[in-house]
Formats: sequence, C-alpha cells, structure tokens
Amino acid sequence: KEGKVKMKLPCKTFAGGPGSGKGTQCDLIVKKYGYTHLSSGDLLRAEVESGSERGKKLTEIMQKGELVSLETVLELLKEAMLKKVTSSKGFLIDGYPRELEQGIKFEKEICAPQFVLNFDVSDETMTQRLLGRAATSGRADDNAETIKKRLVTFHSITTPVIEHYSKSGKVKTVSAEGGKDEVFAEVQKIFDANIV
Ligand code: B4P
Repeated sequence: KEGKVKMKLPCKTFAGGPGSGKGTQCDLIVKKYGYTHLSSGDLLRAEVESGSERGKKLTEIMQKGELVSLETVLELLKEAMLKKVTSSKGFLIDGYPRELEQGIKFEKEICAPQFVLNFDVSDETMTQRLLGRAATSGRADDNAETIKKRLVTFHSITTPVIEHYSKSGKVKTVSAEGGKDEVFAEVQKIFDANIV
C-alpha cells in the first residue's frame, strides 16, 4: 500500500546529542558488521545539495538548530531504504528518531527497531567536537550559536524519546566521552550480545 513499506530487514536506531559520535560509530559498525548506514542528517544535506524544492526549505531549519518536519525525514528515509532493501542485510538508522512522533510513525510504517543505541556524552564534549569539526566540515550548523540551539532542541525534544524506548527495554546506552576506539569497544559488546 502506498506510504507503507514495512521492512522485514532488521534495523537499529542511533540516538544521542549533536556531535555525540553517531555517524562516526556507524561507519565503524559498517566496516565490521556490514549493515547499511543511513543518516537522517546526511539524507537532509544531500537533499539540500540536490537543489530540489524540498531541499530549499531545509537549510534554514538546520541552521536554526531545529528539527526538520517528521514527514520530510520519514519520506527521505523510506526512499533510501527502498533503494537498498534487496542488497542489504539490515539498517543502521543514525540520528533517528529525534522526536517521539517520529519513532511512532517509523514503527508503524517501516519497522520496529531491534534496539536503540544511545550515546551518552556531556554538552561540553559535544560542543568541543562540533567546533573541531567546523574547521573542515563547511556545515551550516557547525558554529557556536547553532550548536547551543541544537543542544536545547536535543534536551527538550529528543531526550523524551530515550525515556520512551527505555520503558520497553530497547535502549542500550554507551558512554561516548572516550576516544573513538574506546567507544567502539563498548558498541561492539552491545552488537555481539544483541544481534542474531
Ligand atoms: P546530524 O547530521 O544527525 O548530527 P551530527 O552533528 O552529525 O551528529 P553525530 O553524532 O553524527 O556526530 P559525528 O559522528 O559526525 O543532524 C544535523 C541536523 O539535521 C539536525 O540539527 C536537524 O536539523 C537535522 N536532522 C537530522 N536528523 C533529523 C531527524 N530525524 N528529524 C528532524 N531533523 C533532523 O561526530 C562529530 C564530530 O566529533 C566529528 O568531527 C567526529 O570526528 C568527532 N568525534 C566523534 N566521536 C568522537 C570521539 N569518540 N572522540 C573524539 N572525537 C569524536
């Protein structure tokens, strides 16, 4: 049925604040376990780059540190998943869900996550990492003002998502304060214990 693309493939979702290292860890997971990594942020930035009508509205929202409408993100994710569904053994959905309604719609229309990996890291560390990335990223949201706003969005809108999934025991939290390899060692323990 149009708009519904229920997936039989397993998916895991990745939560955590801005710059907590979701994308970085997903890259390492793909190398070791071979899943398909889809980052909602990357999909949105690619849409902006494409120059599409849909993309034109996105830069402003991302620069303000706000969340893009859940319909837009869900549509982009569905399109990207459908392109890979025959060749993939499962998906890592990075930066999603960012608000409760996204999680509910995703489960209804696409799939229920096997688990939600949550990267726990201080605001100070996230800020330092993003300011470090700003030197080379060219991203419209890698600046001190937007980072502050992104942290407010994260604490007010995304944290309740973690609380929601915690109730069903799906949240696996990793301390992401350490270096990339240190964090990946923890991530591997979770994957090795929870994937079939
Ligand atoms: P994203 O693109 O998802 O966020 P991000 O800043 O890239 O975070 P990530 O945690 O992946 O950081 P990374 O690994 O790169 O979001 C951007 C914007 O898109 C949002 O503000 C929003 O507007 C929009 N958006 C995205 N998803 C959405 C959704 N579902 N709904 C609505 N809107 C949405 O790491 C950051 C830096 O730290 C890198 O330089 C990295 O090298 C470094 N680093 C990572 N781990 C490290 C470690 N352990 N030690 C030292 N450095 C580390």
